Amino acid sequence: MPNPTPRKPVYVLNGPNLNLLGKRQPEIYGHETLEDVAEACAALAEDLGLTIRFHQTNHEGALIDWIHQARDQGAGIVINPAAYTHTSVAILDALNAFDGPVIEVHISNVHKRETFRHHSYVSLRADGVIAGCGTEGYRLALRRIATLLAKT
Ligand code: CA2
Repeated sequence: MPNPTPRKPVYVLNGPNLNLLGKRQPEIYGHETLEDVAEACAALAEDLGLTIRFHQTNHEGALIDWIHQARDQGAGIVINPAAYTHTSVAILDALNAFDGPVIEVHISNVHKRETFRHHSYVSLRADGVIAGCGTEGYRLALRRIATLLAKT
């Protein structure tokens, strides 16, 4: 029997300063490092029958390049754009050119924080938004992507 066509990977994209996760401000962002998050996402993805590409960058253009890559090579996108959430029309435009499901994640509850964090350009495109669930938010987002992909 031939194998079914393997599903394309889900891109899990992380914006600026998230490489410091677990190393600074644990009262806001917790004690887990981004490597811990990547491992937990990979383990859950396997359970869900998904594969992931997990990336972090401090550069807006690199996030945009990965979103463009996902147009051909990705089944869905989980994105924590970090501070670019609140500033980047360019990331919104890139996501608007992606056809699959997009879930936006914030580790902290941005709505309990400074007012400049209450607005998200990315939310204008995201199919779902998870905020304030700590790093568990990434796993919740992957579960939601799996649900949405199962409907396609
Ligand atoms: O809560 C989130 O996940 C944020 O996207 C994190 C961003 C922030 O600008 C957003 O408003 C909300 C900041 C990421 C910086 O991450 C750090 C982690 C540990 C230590 C320092 C920064």
